[in-house]
This record gives sequence, C-alpha cells and structure tokens, in this order.
Amino acid sequence: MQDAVTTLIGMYDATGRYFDRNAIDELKSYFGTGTARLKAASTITANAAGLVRQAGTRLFEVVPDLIRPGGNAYTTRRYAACLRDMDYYLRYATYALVAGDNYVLDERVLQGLRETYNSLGVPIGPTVQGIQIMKDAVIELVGVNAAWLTDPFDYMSRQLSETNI
Ligand SMILES: CCC1=C(C)/C(=C/C2=NC(=C\c3[nH]c(/C=C4\NC(=O)[C@H](C)[C@H]4CC)c(C)c3CCC(=O)O)/C(CCC(=O)O)=C2C)NC1=O
Repeated sequence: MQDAVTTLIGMYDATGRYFDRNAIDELKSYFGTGTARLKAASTITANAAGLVRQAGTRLFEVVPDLIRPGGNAYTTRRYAACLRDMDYYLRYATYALVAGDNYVLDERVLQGLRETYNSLGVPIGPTVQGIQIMKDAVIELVGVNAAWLTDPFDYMSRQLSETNI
C-alpha cells in the first residue's frame, strides 16, 4: 500500500536525492488539499448506499439491455453483483482519494479484473459508464470538481478500458 508521501520518498530514495522543488510542490499540494480530501471521503462514506443505488438506477436507464433477458445484470443475483461491484469502486475510490495515490486501486481492485470480467461476460464499456456516472454523482454531492476528487474514478475507468493489460 502506498500514498502520495511514501511514493515520493520511494522515488527520491531510489536515486539518493534530497527532495527538490518539484517534490516540495507535490507535498505542498498533497497537504494543502488534505482537509478537503478528508471531508469529501467522509461525505461520500455517509452517502455511499444512496450513491450506489442512484448510479445503478441511472446506468440501467442509460443501458437498459443490461437488465433485460440476456443482459449481464439480468436476474436478481447478477443485478446484486453489479451493484456490489459499484460499491467496491466507490469504497476504493475513497481510499485512493485520501491516500492521494492510485496504488491501492492497482493492488486491490484492478489486478486481474479484466480477465475476470471477460471470462464472465461482464461488459467493460457499461462498467466504465457506471463508474463515470458515480463520479458525476460524487462531484455533485461533494460540491467540488477537482482532480484530487475525480482522479481515482478516471484512473479505474482508464485502466479498465485499456485493451492491453
Ligand atoms: C474489491 C475488488 C473486487 C472487484 C472489483 C470484484 C469484481 C467482481 N465482479 C464479479 C462478478 C460480476 N460483476 C457484475 C457486474 C456488472 N454486470 C453488468 O452488466 C454491469 C455493467 C456491471 C455492474 C456495473 C456481474 C453481473 C457479476 C456476476 C457475473 C456472473 O456471475 O455471471 C466477480 C466474479 C465473482 C463474483 O461474482 O463475486 C468479481 C471478482 N471482486 C472484487 O473482490
């Protein structure tokens, strides 16, 4: 597990360097947004169930075939699995936004996920749409549209969409 600080220390230590101007700027930005990131994480946490439910409803409005016979989220079990996955994405996004680093997403969420999805026929495109819908709901709820808030959602979307991982 890594956060913005340990990642930076690791990078500079690997080459035996003191922090330079860039490193100090990065650290300043990390600590400068600290209170805002914690507040966002706690707001998201308090509203997680609603966010997931609302994003799921919206996704199934936009891509109704998912919950029709033959759709991957058709049947109660698969519908529930889909919402559970959305809940995973939201929870891990709050970890990543507090850490200021996406490492936790690679390590705990994304590793092997494409392969699992492909073998189960879970469609990647609509999953990414679901993550983006949740991101928009989070921006609205928190009342902030900043990279530190949206990065984890965009990172997961990007990594899932990559065809060659
Ligand atoms: C914490 C990290 C973590 C993740 C991310 C995770 C995902 C994950 N989602 C799964 C299934 C699934 N995921 C979905 C999701 C969807 N289907 C759709 O049509 C939608 C596009 C989408 C919801 C947005 C569905 C429907 C299943 C069940 C598929 C099946 O069993 O046929 C499975 C297979 C095993 C299971 O059903 O539990 C895994 C491992 N598990 C983890 O431990």
